[in-house]
Amino acid sequence: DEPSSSSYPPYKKPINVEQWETLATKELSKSNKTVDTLRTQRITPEGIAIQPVYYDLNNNNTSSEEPAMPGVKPYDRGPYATMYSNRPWTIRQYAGFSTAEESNKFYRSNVAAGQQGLSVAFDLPTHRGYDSDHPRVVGDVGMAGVSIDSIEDMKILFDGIPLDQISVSMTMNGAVLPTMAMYVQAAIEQQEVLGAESKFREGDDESKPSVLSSLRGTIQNDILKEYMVRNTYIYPPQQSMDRVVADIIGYTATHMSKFNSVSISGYHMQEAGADAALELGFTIADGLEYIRTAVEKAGLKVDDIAPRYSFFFGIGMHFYLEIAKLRAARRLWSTLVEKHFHPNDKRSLLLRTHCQTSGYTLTEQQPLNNVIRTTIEAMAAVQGGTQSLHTNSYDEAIGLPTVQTARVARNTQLILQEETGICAVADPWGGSYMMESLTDELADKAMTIIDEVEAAGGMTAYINSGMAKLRIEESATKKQGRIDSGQDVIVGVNKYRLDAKEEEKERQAVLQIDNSAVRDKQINRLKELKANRNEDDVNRVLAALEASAGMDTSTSLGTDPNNLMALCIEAARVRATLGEISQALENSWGRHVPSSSIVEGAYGASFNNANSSNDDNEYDHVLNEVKKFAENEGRRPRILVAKMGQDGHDRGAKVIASGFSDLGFDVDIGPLFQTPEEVAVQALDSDVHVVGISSQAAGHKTLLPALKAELEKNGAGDIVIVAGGVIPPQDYDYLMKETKSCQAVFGPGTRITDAALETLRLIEKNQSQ
Ligand code: 2CP
Repeated sequence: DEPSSSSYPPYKKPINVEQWETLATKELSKSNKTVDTLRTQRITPEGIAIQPVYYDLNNNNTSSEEPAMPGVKPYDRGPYATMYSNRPWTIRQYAGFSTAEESNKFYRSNVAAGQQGLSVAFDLPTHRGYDSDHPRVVGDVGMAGVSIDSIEDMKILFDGIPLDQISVSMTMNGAVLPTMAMYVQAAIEQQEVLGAESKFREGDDESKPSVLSSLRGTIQNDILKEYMVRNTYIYPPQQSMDRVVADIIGYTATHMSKFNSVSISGYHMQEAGADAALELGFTIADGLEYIRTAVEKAGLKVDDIAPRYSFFFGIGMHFYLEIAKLRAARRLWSTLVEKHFHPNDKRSLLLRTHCQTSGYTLTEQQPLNNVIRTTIEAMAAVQGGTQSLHTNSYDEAIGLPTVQTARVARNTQLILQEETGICAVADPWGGSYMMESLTDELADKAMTIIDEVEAAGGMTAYINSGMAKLRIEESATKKQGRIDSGQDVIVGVNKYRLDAKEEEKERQAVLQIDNSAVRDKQINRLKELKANRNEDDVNRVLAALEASAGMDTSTSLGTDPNNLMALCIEAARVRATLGEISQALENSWGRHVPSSSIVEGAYGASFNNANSSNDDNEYDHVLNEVKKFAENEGRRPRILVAKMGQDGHDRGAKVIASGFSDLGFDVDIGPLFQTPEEVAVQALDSDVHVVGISSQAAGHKTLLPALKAELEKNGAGDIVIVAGGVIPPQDYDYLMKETKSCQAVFGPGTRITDAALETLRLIEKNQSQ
């Protein structure tokens, strides 16, 4: 009885307004409002009362069929009956940088300025389970998020922020056990400091609410998409699913009933180049896999866990399609969860989601255009009915947001909530011929993808087969081809571009982080921590952790003394560091080693398909130049596309590798997470002409000079180095002139054909010297 595109979906019903009123009244019970209040709370100057929901008024209780009302299965029109007319979405800006002190200051000022929930960005060493003193993370500490080595850092991060009151989202998947544990332990110690009775060790007075049960927030804990796109995993898939993800879900279900235990994320797939159907299909399939893991493998009950599953989607520039995507997502989730897991609690069926506007659609050129893009994307997210939203800062394509750009981003949401009247009505698109049709079509396309994944044995198996990653990379490469060939327009980049001088004038200031100062500070704090703790306690807990990790039975029940989350809280309490906790688990499980592949033909095919006036001949021109080089040289130009440090954003690297390969280059693609020394060795071993470094996580000023020095040390100073990714133009001189650590920087928006040609010229120039 698998749903198929033809039999699916059975969602239209006669409208039942009384049912909606009952649901709405229940939702309003805490707010002293009634349905009548909602019907009259927004009257326009013209005297029009905006209604909380619209439907075909003539159709009440007749047999004609319409999409179900908001709050009614299958929830196309929203998970709640009243939606924003009762409670607007949460303004939740993702932020974090340098030290815990700096990030704490930033959070406090943001909350004072209207932000409603916190969302913590951790730096890459933290994600990957390394302390700041680890040799592999020299360029990464404090750069793309805040550095957390221990409970002491976590306490500073939330200093003065009452964790039993403000909801906290943490984007963490790799080192999710130690970070969650440190957050929990920080909350406990915060209570102790605040002088409240220590509320919540197991066995305490049960009549008092525990700190744990008062904690509200979301942990991303979505490891499946890490293997597809985001790459901040630590351990192999099986242990990550059956022990890490499952133990957190089990622990929170028992002890932290207000905490969302997983944030099933399509956002990163979209950022990595997935189209809307792929993002939707894979995300829902991931969600089903997480229920299966908890229910079938860990023995948890669906109604104990599914109500605290949450989602996270990316919102790009295709306005109608993105609204349809959120509507279709709710329909697919409720239908499939009901069908496969038969929950009794209606909340198990609700897809509640956070959204983030797309970083990929932002441009380095004319950055103020990004304010407009972000606003349009934010409108799509809220008209699609998101529960929580992050709006990007307009300088995101260039570097880390400044205080000013972060304010504009937050104000985008405040203006939507408080100036526009958008909140007054649920699902304004319900009943639109176009939107209903688009929702159906997208749901069908996603369903076909879900069927394919399920047929392959579910998402874990599908990811292991390599298909998931490949399909996203193929979609990304096609998209780049559409942009470079002019089929897809990006204003200010491939059309209406300013000349170089004018672009220079529009340049933005970016936030600069002194990476080595942050690292020194962290290393000192680590030393102090280690000098003042009881080593016997630390060793005992770490040994218990390693032993639990070595067990081959599930420990996911929240009451299991070997539950990994429970043990990690104890480890945080005795001041074990994040790196030590991660290492204890790694001792049992090892580290996951990814494989890399290149999509062939998709970039070139987009050029061949372009029937615009744009130069297909430009593609052929580059192809010919590469051919000529090969004839003269006796071999094709050879490039190593590499990533250094803990930066796992590999869309750019993959697209470049595929594009260069289609254009005739001999392309090697390096493994992720390399040190400069390792990249140099590979460049020498493969005898390449050029190393292309993709940097998305702000480590370029440390890592590129180190690579150059390493190549020179090995007598290979003639190898060309080019760089690309998120590198602020202010840093170009530092890289190209002051340190001479690369010969070209290809910023966002560079066409691959242009980059390939310039790279070729640089190789020729180096050879002629
Ligand atoms: C909501 N409520 C209502 C209504 N709306 N009650 C009555 N009437 C309404 N109209 C109630 C809910 O039932 C709930 O109560 C409470 O209000 C909060 O609502 P919610 O819908 O649960 O919203 P939320 O607390 O804001 O939570 C939203 C999410 C949550 C999506 C469920 O998971 C979340 O905040 N996610 C954020 C994830 C995030 O920030 N990720 C970072 C991504 P109860 O609580 O009593 O049920 S950045 C990542 C970077 C880019 C990266 O990953 O690399």
